[in-house]
Amino acid sequence: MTMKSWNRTGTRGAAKKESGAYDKTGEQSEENNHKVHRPSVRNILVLGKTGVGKTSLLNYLYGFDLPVGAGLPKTGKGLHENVITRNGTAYHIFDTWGIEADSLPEWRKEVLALVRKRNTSPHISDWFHAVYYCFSANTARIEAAEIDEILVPLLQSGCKVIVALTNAEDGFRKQEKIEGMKEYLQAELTQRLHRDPKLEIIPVVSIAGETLAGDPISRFGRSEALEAAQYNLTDDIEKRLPAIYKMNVMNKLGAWKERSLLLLANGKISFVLNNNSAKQLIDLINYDLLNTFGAIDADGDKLEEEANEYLLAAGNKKPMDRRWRPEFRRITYVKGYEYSKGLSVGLAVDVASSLLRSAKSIRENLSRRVIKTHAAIIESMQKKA
Ligand SMILES: Nc1nc2c(ncn2[C@@H]2O[C@H](COP(=O)(O)OP(=O)(O)OP(=O)(O)O)[C@@H](O)[C@H]2O)c(=O)[nH]1
Ligand SMILES: [Mg+2]
Repeated sequence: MTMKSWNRTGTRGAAKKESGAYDKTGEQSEENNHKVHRPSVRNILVLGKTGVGKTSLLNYLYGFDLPVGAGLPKTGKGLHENVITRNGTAYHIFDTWGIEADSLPEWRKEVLALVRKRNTSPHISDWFHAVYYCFSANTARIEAAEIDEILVPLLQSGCKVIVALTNAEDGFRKQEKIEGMKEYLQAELTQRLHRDPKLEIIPVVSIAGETLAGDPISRFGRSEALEAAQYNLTDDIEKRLPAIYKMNVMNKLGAWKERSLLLLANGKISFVLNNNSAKQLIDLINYDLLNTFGAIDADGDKLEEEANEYLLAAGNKKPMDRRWRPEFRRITYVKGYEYSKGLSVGLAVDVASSLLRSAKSIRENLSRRVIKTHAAIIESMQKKA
């Protein structure tokens, strides 16, 4: 087998069969798993050709009751967003249907745009928290278009995809088919991506039933799929959060710089004792900088809180390591002019020197200091990263 060993523990390999561990709706286990921390939003995307068992998979994994099978009233082909609220969590389900292999190129744009838009949001609640691609182990058909148009571009965009091999119940040469599909996918994707695709491929049976001989068929693959989704999300959080934080630092400090330069260009500078007016301007600028750091910290806290909500939802994950935030130098003081401490002599010197200094030179000088301070903070962050 060419399966990689990139993740987690020893849960990979043959999926465990479950026997009544979940009630029909899966609600029971939801209840047990999500006692304390429950994110209020979960976005789930499920892809795959028509009839492979996408909706059945969603019902099985998340305990929904979405209508499955052929002959259902359908409103139109496409990517449908359904919101289902369960145990306090709003599941935004993007279930696709009616997709045939030949319509995949046309799908590519819509799916990729949606995934990119959501997965680059600074809010974790906008991301896709699980993306599944289904292939049926009955037909064992994997079309080149599915790999080229959807899987490869998704993986290239940094989206983690869980491949579900549906209809994985015992059957004619089923195990052989499943192993063949796994190997084929792993090899094709490795070749196209020029790297290990780092992809979970999980055999699933979403519908309980019985064989022709009357033997019961149990559902399986649920815990593997949910665990893979949680693992992927944890990884996304760890990788994306520092970048989001950094972007916010850059934006906030950039805005501070702009405000400061505007103030220095237009702020009042008196003719006599102009170092006092300069001091007033620089005090405002420093105060603004301190507030900017405060806002950066508050945003970092919010992001961390949101991350922990998702990380702890599984019940067995540690909260974010407190060192996740990229550090930077907290220069909280843009220097103004020096002030003389003496009384009469000092004042005389101030008056004399201020007469020599033009307002224009003060504006220019202080603007340079603001730009330098800004650059020093940004540089300190880049160096540490
Ligand atoms: N035996 C078995 N049947 C399954 C399994 N998953 C789905 N089915 C059956 O396959 C048929 C299609 O399942 P759906 O979940 O509607 O498939 P879909 O991919 O959502 O189909 P579209 O919405 O039309 O694209 C239904 O009759 C299901 O009962 C499975 O794991 N094992
Ligand atoms: Mg469906």
